[in-house]
Amino acid sequence: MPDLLKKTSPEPLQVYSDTDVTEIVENASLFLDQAVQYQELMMMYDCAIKEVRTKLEVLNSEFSVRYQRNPIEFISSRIKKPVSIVRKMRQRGLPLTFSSLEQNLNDVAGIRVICSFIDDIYAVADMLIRQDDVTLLEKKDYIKSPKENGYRSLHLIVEIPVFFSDHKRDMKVEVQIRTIAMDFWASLEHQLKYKKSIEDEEEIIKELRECADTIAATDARMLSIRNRIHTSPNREAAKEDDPIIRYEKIQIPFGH
Ligand code: 0O2
Repeated sequence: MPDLLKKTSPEPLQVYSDTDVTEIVENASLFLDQAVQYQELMMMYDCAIKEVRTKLEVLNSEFSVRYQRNPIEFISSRIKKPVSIVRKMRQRGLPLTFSSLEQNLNDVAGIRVICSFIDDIYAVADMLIRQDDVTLLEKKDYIKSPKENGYRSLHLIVEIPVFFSDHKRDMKVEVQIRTIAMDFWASLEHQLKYKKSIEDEEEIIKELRECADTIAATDARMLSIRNRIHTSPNREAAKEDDPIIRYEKIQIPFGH
């Protein structure tokens, strides 16, 4: 008889003892309790991102009205994925607990700020850390001291208070600030991390290092060109007294 037509006997019903049931219920409540704690912690990191992001957006809006330019091109943010959290904690030999996570991982909440020019990176960083509710915990300047592979970026770990319905919590946020060109490089280089084996790996690493140097030189030249443009005498200087010409230059940010 073909297998399909064979009558299969139903699975026997599993009988649980009272002790089994108690254990299952205890495990389920432990599991749910941890899931809820994780969800709550991630919600708090998400709120911390919103706070810092708003601060950066406020600075950008003010700049565009006051100085007619935007130091920030765009901002992106992310909450670190659970698998990346576990990987980092395992690599560092940390206990997999919520308190260890909060204490030891600085980049669960991450914000990336992309600027056009190198001096904007430092201006944005200074304006952010000068605010009296922002505490700078750590600063890594991979622009002044690039990594061996050519990575450049300014990293800040800041702590800010977040106000919830019944308590206030100081939360850590990692802010990475870099130019468009540095970001372009870092995105491609980051892909190396997730490849187990790559043909010509040595050659690619060398080429990436060369590209990083070219990018750094170009960033410096772009800044110098911008400064030359800004310091050259204004052909319209004579008309500067005309209020229409003066107010025409003021840009109101999109969405307003
Ligand atoms: P992912 O996948 O981007 O999250 P710390 O966070 O200070 O306790 P860590 O992680 O050594 O210690 O800090 P560091 O050096 O400031 O790096 C943090 C993040 O910067 C990394 O997160 C990357 O996002 C980025 N980064 C650092 N070095 C490099 C690099 O060489 N190339 C690229 N493309 N990005 C880099 P994660 O967790 O490593 O990765």
